Amino acid sequence: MLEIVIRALLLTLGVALLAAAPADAQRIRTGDPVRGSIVNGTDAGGPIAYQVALVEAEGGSPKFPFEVFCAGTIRDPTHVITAAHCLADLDAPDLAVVANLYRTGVRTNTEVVPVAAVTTHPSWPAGGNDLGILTLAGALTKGTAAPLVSANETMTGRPGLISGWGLLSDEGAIPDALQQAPVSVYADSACRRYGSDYVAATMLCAGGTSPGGTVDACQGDSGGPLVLTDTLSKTLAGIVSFGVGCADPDFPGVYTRLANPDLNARALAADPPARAIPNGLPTVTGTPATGQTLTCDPGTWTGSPALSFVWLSALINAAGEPYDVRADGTAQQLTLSSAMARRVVTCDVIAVNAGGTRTIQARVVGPVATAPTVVQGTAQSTPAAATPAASGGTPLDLTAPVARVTRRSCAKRRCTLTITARDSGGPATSARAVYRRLTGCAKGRRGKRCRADHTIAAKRAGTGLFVVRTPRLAIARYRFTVTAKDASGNVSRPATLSLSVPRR
Ligand code: 4AZ
Repeated sequence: MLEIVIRALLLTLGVALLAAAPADAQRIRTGDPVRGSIVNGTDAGGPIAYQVALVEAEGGSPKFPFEVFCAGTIRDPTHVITAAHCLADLDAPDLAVVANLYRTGVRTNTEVVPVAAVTTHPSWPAGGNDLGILTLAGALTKGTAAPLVSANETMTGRPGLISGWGLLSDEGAIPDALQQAPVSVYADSACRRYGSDYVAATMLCAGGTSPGGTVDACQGDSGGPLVLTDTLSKTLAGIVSFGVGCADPDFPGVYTRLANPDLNARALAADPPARAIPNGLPTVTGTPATGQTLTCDPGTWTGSPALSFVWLSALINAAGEPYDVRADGTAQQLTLSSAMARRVVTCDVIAVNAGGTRTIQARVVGPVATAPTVVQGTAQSTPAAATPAASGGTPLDLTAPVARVTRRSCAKRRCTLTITARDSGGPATSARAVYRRLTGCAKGRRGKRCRADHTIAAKRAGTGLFVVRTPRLAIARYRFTVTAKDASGNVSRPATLSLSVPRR
């Protein structure tokens, strides 16, 4: 049941499948001349006219050197096309675009324009649809728009160009100069390893090879352009969306398919509807004690959204980390049963209007005190747990990731598992697999070592994506138990699978 609730939640919350959290991007600056790209591209040599950088702008002005967390493409002087997942936790007042940018440490000749409104596809992240539109607060005078691909155009086999300020290799360095690389649009079958995470109608698969190796977009390139180069002027056909790692030939980059008629029409909308904006953090009101009723106060919003609520609670360990995270209902109020004792509580407010879905979490309250119980005329109270350092302050991420094994393969007796971890709170930051041999071990004590658990830490392969590679295994059947964890220590429920290691 809980799982159903959480799954429903994850869907309705508009959880970014493989969403890149801007804060998640490591900022390593390299002064080296870069051979790499994107991955295996080249230094663009100057700004790319249609490409802008997305930067956070507290109080209207971005930090300098620019910290580019995503990119976008100029549609017209007041609109930029980007990825919805770049905009999951950011509202217009938090954002600016930088046009005519080449080096992130050089602002000469650049143009910074604040954002007036954010629009994300109303279905995103369901079915892909990783499309976001920024309406700018002023008109760009630098840069030029890229025309949009036409609806229903055939894409497979066509040459394109990708570009961005993203990582030079998987978990690698961040360039300071804009990188670019030629790619081809692949047949959908090239992305079959993504399984159901690849939705051919709304996504396209692209990549390439260069003398340096496989060409790909990487973390930080998100939202940026894939333009076609077989057209008179370069036309925007894809938006950098996601991938498993970077430059893995088995997992080409995935882009938003702008030739999809619905995406095409939305990308061209004359006046994109503004997504709702919270005027502050929501709050949980009421006394956090058993028997009391708490209310999720959404605060005020601009954009007249329809609001819904999800209660979340957790226990806090000695280190102040939440565990045993639970969803506790979707009403605006929550009456605290005795089962809620000592748990910290928060609520997510989900605001939906024509401009997309904005989800934001309230400050955490609690731990929930135990109400005095009357025993033979005397009031006895159970002391509440000590207030954890984590409560009462900043919002806590109480949402555990949901881990799934999305791919498995074995070759030469070594197996590779791909783990996808969705998380509507902070993204999963680590994952591991514990495996145990199920067949061919001696019975009794003698076989004990053979049946022992082995733990392997997964290698991070992108936001919410992890890869585990085993050592050489015996030809036998194994059970794997996989878990993912986020930065707040929330651990997913284990996902298990059994796997027979084949002879070859
Ligand atoms: C990301 O995390 C990301 N290899 C973008 C593109 C790719 C992988 C990750 C494609 O923003």
